[in-house]
Amino acid sequence: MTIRARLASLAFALAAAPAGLSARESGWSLLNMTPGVTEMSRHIYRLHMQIFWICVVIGVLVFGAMIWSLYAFRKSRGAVPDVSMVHNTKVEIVWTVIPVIILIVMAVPAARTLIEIEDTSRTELTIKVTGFQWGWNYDYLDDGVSYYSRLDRASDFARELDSGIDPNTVEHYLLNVDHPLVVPAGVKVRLLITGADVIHSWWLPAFGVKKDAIPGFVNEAWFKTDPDVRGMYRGQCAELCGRDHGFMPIVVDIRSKEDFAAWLKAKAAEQKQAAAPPAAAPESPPPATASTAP
Ligand SMILES: [Cu+2]
Repeated sequence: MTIRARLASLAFALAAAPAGLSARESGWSLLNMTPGVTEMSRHIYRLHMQIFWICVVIGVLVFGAMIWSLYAFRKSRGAVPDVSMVHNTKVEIVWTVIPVIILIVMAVPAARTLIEIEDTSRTELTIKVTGFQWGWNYDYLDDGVSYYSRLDRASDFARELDSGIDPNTVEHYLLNVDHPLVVPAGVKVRLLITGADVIHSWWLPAFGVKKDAIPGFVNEAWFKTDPDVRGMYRGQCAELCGRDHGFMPIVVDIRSKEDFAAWLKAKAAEQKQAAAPPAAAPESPPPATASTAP
């Protein structure tokens, strides 16, 4: 396989995979933003399309007028410049007021969406997300569950120089992790996002969520998937964070509420057992909290 073909297939995989696209979707739709699987991501998508079409109309009108006047009023046809347009107060007012109205028309839905994005009230589950060089730690704050999520072994082996492994043979190459973030479908989940070393960014396109993970700060984000959504959705760190920035993907495993509750219970029990003092020394005091180190 030539380098060009390899790059093309990699670019295709990168474009398609984070959005969790099915094989049916292809062609022009791959170039556009995807509607995603949450009400908010569809909201953002609609806003994006509205603004896009406003830009298309403005582009067609402005370039149309320009090209037409360049052609119709060319010098060889004996066109004489009209100097009455220069410093004409009426014209100045018109071409100031019209763009202002267009900007207001665009700013109102954009501001409304931004306010909604920031509304983290009435969430049912809170997960602390900590960006590390190079992986993510997930803490289910109310349940004492905490684990580290990093690039899966298959991708990690294949990415090494002279590994001899064709990345095309690795499923979800560089977009797979060992322990995905497990969340329930149809539940408003709040993320508390921070960084442990440098600035990272937690980006999941299908949720319409992209938030910086900054050391010393806690950023909030939220998502609520459609109740019937199941399966894996993929994203990546979206802030240049050092050598392995391209090797810290994000995978979210969306399950039904019941499956999620069972998983969380099992995980909490497993971690409690792992943190318990050894049976041979019952006298020693139990640790105050479960270890959160990755
Ligand atoms: Cu990062």
